[in-house]
Amino acid sequence: MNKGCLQCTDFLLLTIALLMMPVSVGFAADEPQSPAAGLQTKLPADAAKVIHERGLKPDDILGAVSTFVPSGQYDDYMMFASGGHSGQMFVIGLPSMRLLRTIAVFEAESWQGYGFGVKETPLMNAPIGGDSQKVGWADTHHPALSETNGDYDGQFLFIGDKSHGRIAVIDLRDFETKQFADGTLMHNDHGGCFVTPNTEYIIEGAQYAEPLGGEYAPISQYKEKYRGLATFWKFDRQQGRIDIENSFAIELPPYWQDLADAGKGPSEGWVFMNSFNTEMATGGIEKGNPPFEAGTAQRDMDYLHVFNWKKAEALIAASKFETKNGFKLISLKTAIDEGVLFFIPEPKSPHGVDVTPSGKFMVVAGKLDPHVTIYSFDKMLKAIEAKDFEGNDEYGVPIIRFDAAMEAQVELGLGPLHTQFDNQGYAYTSLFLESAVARWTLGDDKFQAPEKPWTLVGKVPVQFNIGHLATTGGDTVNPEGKYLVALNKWSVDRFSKLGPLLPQNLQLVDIGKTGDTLKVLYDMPMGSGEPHYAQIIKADKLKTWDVYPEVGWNTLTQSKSDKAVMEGKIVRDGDNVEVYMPVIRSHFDPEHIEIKQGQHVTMHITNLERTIDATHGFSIAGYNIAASIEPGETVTIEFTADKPGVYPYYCLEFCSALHLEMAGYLMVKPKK
Ligand code: K7E
Ligand code: CUA
Repeated sequence: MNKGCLQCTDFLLLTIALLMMPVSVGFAADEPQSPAAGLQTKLPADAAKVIHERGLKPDDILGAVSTFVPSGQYDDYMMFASGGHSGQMFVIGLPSMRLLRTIAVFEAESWQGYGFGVKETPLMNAPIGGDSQKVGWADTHHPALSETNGDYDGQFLFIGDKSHGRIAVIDLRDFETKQFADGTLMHNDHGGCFVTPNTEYIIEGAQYAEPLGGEYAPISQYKEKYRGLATFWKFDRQQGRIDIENSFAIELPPYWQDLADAGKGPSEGWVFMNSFNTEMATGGIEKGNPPFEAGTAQRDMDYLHVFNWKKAEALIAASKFETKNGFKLISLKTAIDEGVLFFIPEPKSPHGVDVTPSGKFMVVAGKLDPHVTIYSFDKMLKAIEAKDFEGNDEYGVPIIRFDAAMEAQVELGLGPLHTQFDNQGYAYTSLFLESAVARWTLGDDKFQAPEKPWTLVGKVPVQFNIGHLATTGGDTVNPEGKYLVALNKWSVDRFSKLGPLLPQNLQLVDIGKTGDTLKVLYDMPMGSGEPHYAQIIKADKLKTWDVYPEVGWNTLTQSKSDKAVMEGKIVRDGDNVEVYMPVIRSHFDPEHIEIKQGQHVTMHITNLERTIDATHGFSIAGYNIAASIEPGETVTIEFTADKPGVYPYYCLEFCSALHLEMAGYLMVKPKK
């Protein structure tokens, strides 16, 4: 009748074709119907109507059927994204791009009972800079999944806090934060963490140079007194904790160290770290000096830092370090003398350095250079052995000749930042200024693309201004090459009007098909923080608990608490009142807690449930207490009852038909 109807018929046919394509090709007419062919007959007639009414185009339908995960089915991949200055982490399912949960890390979060009275979290007494000052926020940038033999093992997750130079450890058995490791030498870092192939160390680069150890020095003494830093946090997998005692740092010139990546395969034992501001610009726009943005961009080359971490570890074992603010520090002089640190020129104000899956090449993207530069580890090593240096920087660090270590340069476009890999021999680099992802070929024998090595083969536009990108298994020795997620900084016109603060836009791209034009399948607004970086793991690599292993579980120690009880009791010892409180649908025991004003109350609350998802909450409004007590968990809450009155306590989770009845009274009798 009209054009629209014809179109929608076309779309319906296209949908059916799409559904049938993967399995129906090659089936002879007399063969039994494929499962997808079965769908053809079952496809609801309304589908065409919906497509028409919603004005969906063929690409939209492809996006929809590629990403839809039916109710009750699970996503194939899990993406762990940082949360920027929300201080948290986000877990996103792929391909659905559904936000599955937030992990409370550095900031209080009442749904998870994190930061409101429960003691079994690292947040409750977090010191910063060794001075025990409490901070309530963080700027999380780079997550790192733990690795075994260079592959994600699904056990632990680390996340850096740029604003306070910290790293947090998350246990992926329960998706909860267990530890903060607090740098005592600098106030900030890049919030980046990068693991060695067996998670021996978590590496963290500094960012803005400062006098080490929190000392004061005027900016006029920048070159003499300010320093950069690389921290190597030792990870104790058995304990599930960073071993701060056996961690160490390396003193560096006051360049602004940035991101890093650990060598693997042939380059295992080495670490590569970017820097910018090798100009040592000190800013001061208000005094008529060049601002940092200009001062840091004078030189065409900065320095890729190359560390031999195995050698650094041996120096620590041989006591060749000093101790500053209680932290082991290898001095710049020792690092140079012992052959731990080398530089290679890298163009220009770089941001990302990424080691290819084979471990043979290091890819550097200079923000102000349209190329990526690829270095060969083999050539680097030969140059180091042959002392093929162009000289030393003004602090004495030997500089490997650029041409001695460079393998190739590929012109990609404007504002290249970060690079990820697949299993077909392609690399993907984000182009911030161009709002695109460049796909180019590696000249690597691990995976081989059909095109000529070191060649740009295509670009996919993204909306808008992409920062990082993440591919499935993209930082491992075995990337899966299934999906790519563009983490775009600007979303401009992509979503409904939300006021002046807009979400970031995470876009899903299918990279699994060779030769095909890459397309964005799905836009996911992230309206709770800025994910700077993410890693994507195959979902079946995670071995999470459904409920805690035993009733009475202390989630911080990951062992049974001796405070768990099956029956409620109140133990009074002078002004100390200890409440043992089991919880099960649908009551707390006890339901009355009577105390005198000024008494100190410690509560041990145990969720007796063994049923999946039977979480209870516990809250006392007047005392700023909120707990989430998951099946089997025991939490400890401590407070001084300094305010008299009657305070109802109640369960925060709608856990049963009689959830509203799950309540009690804290009665604080006035002193007089
Ligand atoms: Cu925002 Cu990796 Cu901290 Cu790049 S980082 S874009
Ligand atoms: Cu327990 Cu509601």
